[in-house]
Amino acid sequence: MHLDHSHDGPSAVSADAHRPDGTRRALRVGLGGPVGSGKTATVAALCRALRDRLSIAVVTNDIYTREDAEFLLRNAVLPPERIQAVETGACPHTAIRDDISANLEAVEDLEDAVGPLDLILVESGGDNLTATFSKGLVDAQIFVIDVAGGDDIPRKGGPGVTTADLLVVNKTDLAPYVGSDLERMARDAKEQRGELPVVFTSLTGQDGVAPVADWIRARLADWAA
Ligand SMILES: Nc1nc2c(ncn2[C@@H]2O[C@H](COP(=O)(O)OP(=O)(O)OP(=O)(O)O)[C@@H](O)[C@H]2O)c(=O)[nH]1
Ligand SMILES: [Mg+2]
Repeated sequence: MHLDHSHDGPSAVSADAHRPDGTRRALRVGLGGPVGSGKTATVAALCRALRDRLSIAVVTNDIYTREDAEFLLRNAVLPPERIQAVETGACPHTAIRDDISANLEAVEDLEDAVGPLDLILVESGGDNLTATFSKGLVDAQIFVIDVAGGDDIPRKGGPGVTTADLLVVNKTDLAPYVGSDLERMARDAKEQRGELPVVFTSLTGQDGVAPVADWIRARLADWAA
């Protein structure tokens, strides 16, 4: 397990918002968070919500398998050529923070193959509360936790909870069953994050991903400007 957060990887590619041919490259948004919190479900719902208006591609990171990519393919959230899987081996956050080369290659391949793209979503392998993306790989990051993981997760902090550009607290539909106090989670998250935004989602309902989709639209407007 790497605890050193000092490596931020090469930033040459993402520091430049343009591709070699002068066109603007896609906004890259990373989704990280603990195992099973709903990252793939969020990616799938975002694709459905945004794909009619935006050109989107997805990179998934799994430890030993291509399961997340296969879920997205089975559910036909995007055409298959817009989904790429990276197998990360034992340590998922290494591939998004310390050695981002396989992920950078995947995003660049996607832009070459199906671009121009507006948005590339990069899902990290499920990890722990310390997982964050290199700024050399993504322009913004979303950290997805869920109410079933315990309502003390926002209080525990960690770089994902405290520094992600957007904190998503997912599976609010399960709160009554697991005894999670959503107001407490909101209060603790505010304390850890100050002005950084927090949204609560339930992906079982119609349009449950709307707060995340709205946030991405706002980031895209900033990116285009
Ligand atoms: N009840 C409920 N279940 C959800 C919600 N979002 C996701 N799930 C379920 O939670 C399980 C895990 O969701 P995934 O999207 O695979 O989670 P993940 O974070 O991608 O998991 P890893 O990639 O393995 O870390 C699946 O069975 C989803 O259907 C939600 O809002 N409510
Ligand atoms: Mg997943």
